[in-house]
Amino acid sequence: MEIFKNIPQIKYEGSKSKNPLAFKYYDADRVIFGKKMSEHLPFAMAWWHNLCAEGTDMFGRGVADKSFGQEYGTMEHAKAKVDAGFEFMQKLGIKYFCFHDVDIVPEAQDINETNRRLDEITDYILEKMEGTDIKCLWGTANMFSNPRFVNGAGSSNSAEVFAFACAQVKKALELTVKLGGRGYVFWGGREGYETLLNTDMAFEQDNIARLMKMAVEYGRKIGFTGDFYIEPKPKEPMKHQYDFDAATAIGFLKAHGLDKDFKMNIEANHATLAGHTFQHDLRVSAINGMLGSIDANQGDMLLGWDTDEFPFDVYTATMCMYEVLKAGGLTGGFNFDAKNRRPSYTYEDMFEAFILGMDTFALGLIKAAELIEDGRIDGFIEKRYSSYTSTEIGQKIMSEGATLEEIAQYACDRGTCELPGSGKQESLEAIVNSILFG
Ligand code: XUL
Ligand code: CO
Repeated sequence: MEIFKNIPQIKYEGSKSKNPLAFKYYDADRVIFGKKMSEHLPFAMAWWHNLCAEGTDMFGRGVADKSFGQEYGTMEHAKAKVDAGFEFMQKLGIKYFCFHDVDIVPEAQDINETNRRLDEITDYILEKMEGTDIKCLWGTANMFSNPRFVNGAGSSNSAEVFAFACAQVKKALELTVKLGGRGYVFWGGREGYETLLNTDMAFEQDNIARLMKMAVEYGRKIGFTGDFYIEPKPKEPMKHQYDFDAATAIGFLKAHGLDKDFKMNIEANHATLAGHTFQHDLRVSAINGMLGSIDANQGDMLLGWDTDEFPFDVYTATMCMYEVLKAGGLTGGFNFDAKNRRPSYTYEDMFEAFILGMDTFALGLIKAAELIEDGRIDGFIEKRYSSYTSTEIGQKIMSEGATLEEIAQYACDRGTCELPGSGKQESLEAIVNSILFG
């Protein structure tokens, strides 16, 4: 039975199209740098925002009807969400989805009953996947909503809570493998603290690593060959979260010997909450060989929280795709961890939001490829550091066994130092504008 009755198959119509239910830039088969747009941009639907969230906020209840004709909290409703999700993805040509365990079934009192429901619903999802090219991008366990996680999951003060976290991770890993997921995410929802007056930080961080190590061992044992991801976020819900940003998470993984199995899942709005640009956290991940996947959304610079808006900012999307192209692509994908604004509560709005997000990234991809092809930015950066290869002192600094004394001697022999050359920021920004709008 069709759920989104007035929504047609969404097609590419080109940038001049005025049809709100058509792509203006996302042309799945268009080839850029030898690869189809659809391969550069493995888009994913986030089960939670798209099929569950009704626009609830701190001051008001839901306004969007996500019952899909069934009673909330029932397995019939869970199945109706699967039907809605698959129709939605097929109408948009989206090939991946991401889920938390509790997005796909109503959670029961007893974890054994929840697990039984998870088996049932994933059998149903598998059935729906058959004959389509839709797959799971990544799975995860929601270890932040249930009251038992009030003090965190891996970082909880309670060994009993830690055990329940293990049970959820084990099951979510099994489901991810069952659905052919490319990755498995740890977003440390409440892995952090409110006050150090009650917190043993070293113990908590070691325990998070303990949980992750057990997850890696179990995952590999049951045939999970994909990447594990940490999704950094500096705050919210906790005042201070341990996976503050990419640099912090990578340091943590290296300190605990987890860096071979893990990469980063970088979310734009989390990076900006950490006081970075999205591009910054992508670059930090990429230079450490850990750029795995992306939660594609954007924040609002006037608001200090995780607004999870659909991506609209073409500058940001362009610089994101610049990083992704330079890194040779993602092993993961682009998950729209994004939600409609509360007043956009219709089915049509759900589609228009994805069209906006997909078009923004398609445009970002086109423009990033043009920036790279243009070569002026790369050329400038290369030249900017050329003193290390083209001058005698540069070569000496870079040579094996260079000593502080001999390099210092060069400076003392010179007496005074020349300025290092203009950074040319404004001129480079003008190049970006000319490529974006020229
Ligand atoms: C929360 C967030 C999560 C993760 C998955 O800010 O981004 O939805 O992506 O748990
Ligand atoms: Co996210």
